[in-house]
Amino acid sequence: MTEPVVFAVIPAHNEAATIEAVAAAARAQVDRVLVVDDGSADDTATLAATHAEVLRLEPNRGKAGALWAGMQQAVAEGADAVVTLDGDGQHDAKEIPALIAAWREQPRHLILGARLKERESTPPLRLFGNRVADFWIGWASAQPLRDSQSGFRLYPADLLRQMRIPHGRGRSFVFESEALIAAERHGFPARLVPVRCIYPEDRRPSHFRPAADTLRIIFMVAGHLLRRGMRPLGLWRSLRRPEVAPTVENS
Ligand SMILES: Nc1nc2c(ncn2[C@@H]2O[C@H](COP(=O)(O)OP(=O)(O)O)[C@@H](O)[C@H]2O)c(=O)[nH]1
Ligand SMILES: [Mg+2]
Repeated sequence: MTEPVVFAVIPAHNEAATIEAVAAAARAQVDRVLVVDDGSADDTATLAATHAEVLRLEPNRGKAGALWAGMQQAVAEGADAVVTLDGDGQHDAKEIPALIAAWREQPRHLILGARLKERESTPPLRLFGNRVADFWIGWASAQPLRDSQSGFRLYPADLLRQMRIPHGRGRSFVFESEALIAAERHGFPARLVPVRCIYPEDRRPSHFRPAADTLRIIFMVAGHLLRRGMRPLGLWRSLRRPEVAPTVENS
């Protein structure tokens, strides 16, 4: 294949403190960077525009709606793959090449940047919630998962052209979980690439609501499992040890 066209899609809601650095770092790694400014009340759009193309949504659609809009635009403009990363600087764009390399080795996969390095910095409650989500989402998608909540991923365009998942405002933190299940159903199992986990001391509070959002995820997964007769073989397969793709050193 000739060199593939890779887009980065960065959802951002009031991320003026970090968006410029995140967009610039992503720009160094991919062909085009699309920041989806999701109804921010601050300077996110202006700051992003110095390094990226900006898709402005007004009013706010939530993370799922912002990701969806960005992915659709990227595919319409010729992306072969879309890398997603958060606008708050939690993902290290220098690790994007590892995601791209893993995809080029195994193109029919959803590449999941799993925050397995420096996990000590993750708040304990968040880590517990993540493990609960990994278990259920792994079961429903019949594969071993780690860090299923990570927003640092690579979606092949062939998958994005087929995948249809709800992306309304209430789906903010369900969408990415459901994407893993939908992708597997379309023949794109997850491939894990270990990445760093950045939780800066002075970070702003997360938009994730541990109880409400974890419950929403469990309801979504239960729906998928019930529709598929509980998928007992899926549970069995999800309990294997996951294969992990190589990373790039990035100190
Ligand atoms: N577009 C959009 N992005 C959001 C919204 N809420 C969160 N985000 C983005 O989603 C990403 C992750 O949100 P965050 O609150 O940091 O969640 P956490 O990292 O999982 O704790 C960040 O890039 C946010 O800017 C929203 O309502 N709209
Ligand atoms: Mg965050």
